[in-house]
Amino acid sequence: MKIKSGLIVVVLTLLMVQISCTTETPTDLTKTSFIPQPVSVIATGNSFVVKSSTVIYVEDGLQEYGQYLAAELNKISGLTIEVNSTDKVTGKGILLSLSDKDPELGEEGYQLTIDKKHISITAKNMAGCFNGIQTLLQTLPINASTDEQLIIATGVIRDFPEYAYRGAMLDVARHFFGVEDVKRYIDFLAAYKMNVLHLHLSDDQGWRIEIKSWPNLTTYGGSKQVGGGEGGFYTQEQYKDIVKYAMDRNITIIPEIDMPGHTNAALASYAELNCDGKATELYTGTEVGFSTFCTDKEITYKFIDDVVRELAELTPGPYIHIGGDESHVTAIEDYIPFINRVQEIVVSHGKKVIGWDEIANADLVENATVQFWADIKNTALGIEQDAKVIMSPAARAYFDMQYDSTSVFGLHWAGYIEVDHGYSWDPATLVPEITKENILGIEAPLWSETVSKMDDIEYLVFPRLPGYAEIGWTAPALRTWDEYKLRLANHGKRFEAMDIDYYRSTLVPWQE
Ligand code: IFG
Repeated sequence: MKIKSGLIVVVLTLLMVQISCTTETPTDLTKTSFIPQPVSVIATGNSFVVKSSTVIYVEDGLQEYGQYLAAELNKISGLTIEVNSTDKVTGKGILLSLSDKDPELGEEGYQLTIDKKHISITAKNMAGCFNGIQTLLQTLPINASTDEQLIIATGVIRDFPEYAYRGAMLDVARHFFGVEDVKRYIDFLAAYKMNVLHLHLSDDQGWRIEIKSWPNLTTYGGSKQVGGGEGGFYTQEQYKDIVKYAMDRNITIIPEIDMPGHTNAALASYAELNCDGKATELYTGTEVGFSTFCTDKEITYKFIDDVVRELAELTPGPYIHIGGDESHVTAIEDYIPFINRVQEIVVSHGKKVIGWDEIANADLVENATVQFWADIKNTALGIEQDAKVIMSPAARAYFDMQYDSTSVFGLHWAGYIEVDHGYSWDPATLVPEITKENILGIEAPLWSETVSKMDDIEYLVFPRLPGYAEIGWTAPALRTWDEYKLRLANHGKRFEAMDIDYYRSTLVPWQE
């Protein structure tokens, strides 16, 4: 009897080892739930084990990204992986290098090759290297217990994006969000290969960026927010800190000064900007379309020139966004020359113009870009003037639209956007008048009338953000809702590991 029971124990133990090995040692790279879906993923059936002894080798110029990767791997695992500033790979490790010998990868593509002893990320540019790092990180759990081995299935991923502009917007004017919140929002974008953060820095309820030549804009115009609470603003040093944090994660900051409408905070700060020479009251409601700069006073253009000059000096990215939306109390015959002059001011400070689709009623300067949010006729006018289009259709891409009538935050003037409705559309075919060659990319705006803290933002932004990132990155032929939702379901635990208070849509089979 004794021998028999001993035999049973041995068999059971072997079985347990076998089960634990097969469940924990990933060997099929195609089973990883990547978002955005890469162009191609080939599995080669083995595993690479990440250990403290794993070295990150970097080609000259990629040290920062090497440090970023090491920090992310160490954060996940508690390991102490080091960066060796050489591309001479002398042992088991990860190599980051640049090469222009693979033109198919383009400006932001990469090849990620994983075998038993070596991982390599090769790209034409820093952007591609960063995107390859994000894909590599998605092969790993977002946090592993220290004794859990980090094992990556081997294979080859070749990948590059559909659109060059893949962004999100954060409205910090209706409600103000501090530097740490903006950095967390940037982390969300970086994890999903988005490369633009559009900051809506001014509106009726608040002016949020320090302008040294017009200090009242922030000291007074930035003092409140929707609901009447204390507002806030970024000093120029804080704005530069945000810009650098974004740049280190391959994200370009696009600052927006909305005008001639959505300007009450400035009009309350400086009486001379008003046609009647009287400063308005600060406004803490959520109405739109009631304010306008005085378009026929020269001081208005001196003001705008000072603002754009200071903002351009603080912004390394190529764009300044001039807003232009909902100028309901600016006569069209005043609006057009105003927008024409403001465009010239932006160009004179070395930047390119972006504006909401209404600006297409003016005479667009070369390289102006029109952000389609609601009006197809406006956008078609922009295309007639050879402008490129950023697709931000409110009915599909506005984060502040409720998921359904039970959503605790958000609005629904453009309709409800459940997770599948926010995902199941193709920018190149959504509007017949707007075709692929007109489109620079996609941007999902978050307007903050109904959200005042990061937890609220997270409820509206997740789980829809990964879907917008995939629309911007992955070709329509490679993505369908029924397949995507299974990958998204596997990202729920990543959201939880990042303490993201996401909306648990019942349309997604979340994996525990
Ligand atoms: N439209 C306004 C925003 C904001 C939004 C809320 C644009 C371009 C409605 N303009 O969207 O200021 O109020 O969903």
